[in-house]
Amino acid sequence: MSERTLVLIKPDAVQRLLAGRLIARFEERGLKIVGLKLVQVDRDLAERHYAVHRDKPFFGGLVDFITSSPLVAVALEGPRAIAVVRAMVGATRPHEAAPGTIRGDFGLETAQNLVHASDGPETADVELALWFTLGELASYERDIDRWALAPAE
Ligand code: FUP
Repeated sequence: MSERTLVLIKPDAVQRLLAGRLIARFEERGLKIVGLKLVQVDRDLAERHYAVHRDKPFFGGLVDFITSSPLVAVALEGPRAIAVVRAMVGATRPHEAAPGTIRGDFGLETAQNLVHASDGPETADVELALWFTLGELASYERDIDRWALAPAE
């Protein structure tokens, strides 16, 4: 079952010159890039993206961080893409994230955990609509999919 999900390569990852490497991980896994852009996020978008955390003590710091420098927003598509990407990203707190995950390989601090990934189908739909217009999302075939993906999927 093909799904779409949102990944944000957050300001810490962009500043650490990791954006290309992190996007490459998703590509190498077989996921298809269907949207991609660098964004200097304003506070309104940041607050809407993190609305679920509005009452948390770390909310202000989170908004400050995500607006502090550009991020790269990526829309990815593939079979079970939402769960696959969450597994690749790893635990929220990088010191608890398994080696082999992005946070487990590159992170130490929860406030600078490199990537955001949608955590379920409803969140993915809402977040993709928040970060991308319909015209910024592409639908296309890749010739490699007959090698990377099973015909039934
Ligand atoms: P995740 O889905 O793994 O990105 O994690 P959450 O949605 O729970 O948290 C969103 C962001 O809030 C994290 F990426 C970092 C920040 N955060 C903190 O700074 N402190 C916390 O205790 C929890 C989250």
